[in-house]
Amino acid sequence: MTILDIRVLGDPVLRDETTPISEVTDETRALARDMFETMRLASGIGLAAPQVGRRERMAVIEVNDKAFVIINPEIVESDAKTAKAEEGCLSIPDVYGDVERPARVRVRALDLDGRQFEIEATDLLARCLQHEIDHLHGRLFLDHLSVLKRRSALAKWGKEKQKYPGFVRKLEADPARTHEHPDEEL
Ligand code: K1U
Ligand code: ZN
Repeated sequence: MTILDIRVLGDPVLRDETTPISEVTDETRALARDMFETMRLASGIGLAAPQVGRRERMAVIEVNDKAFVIINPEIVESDAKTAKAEEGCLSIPDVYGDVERPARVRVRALDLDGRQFEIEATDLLARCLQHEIDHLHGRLFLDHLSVLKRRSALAKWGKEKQKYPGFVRKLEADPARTHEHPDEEL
């Protein structure tokens, strides 16, 4: 498995539309495994393909110990926007903002066997699904903020972004999980 670099705000890939996956293959499954590994190392609860520089329409999610992949997801039902909560983003580290979103959504997607499934979600899972589906259409949580709040979030990012030359966030591999190449064998 590979830890992938995370692209941060400023990399155009985060603003691009993704391409639907026409066939779920071993390559799709390998990408999903790498994305899970990367998401967990970054202590996230979701990660979308554009965040690792890919244009496939897929994301991984792990909320309340339930991990799953959404391929070509669509929101097929949602409530009115009634839930406000703070969000962050692995692609905009250390910047946060309150985002109002529907409290309940029903999402239709394909799984890693290419089978269609539907999930009805509330609370954090509903928020995470919407945040990840936004990424798949080039949208970021900042786009949901008021003009003033967005301006202040961008001012904070103006300072933070210096830490990410080339708009790349490199994660430190967790030594406890690096079994293939232990130090003493290098
Ligand atoms: O896509 C991403 O950038 C991952 C992001 C997704 C997210 C979902 C819902 C609310 C905010 C952000 C994160 O995983 S942010 C970090 C996180 O682990 C977290 C966020 C909210 C509550 C608990 C944890
Ligand atoms: Zn995000």
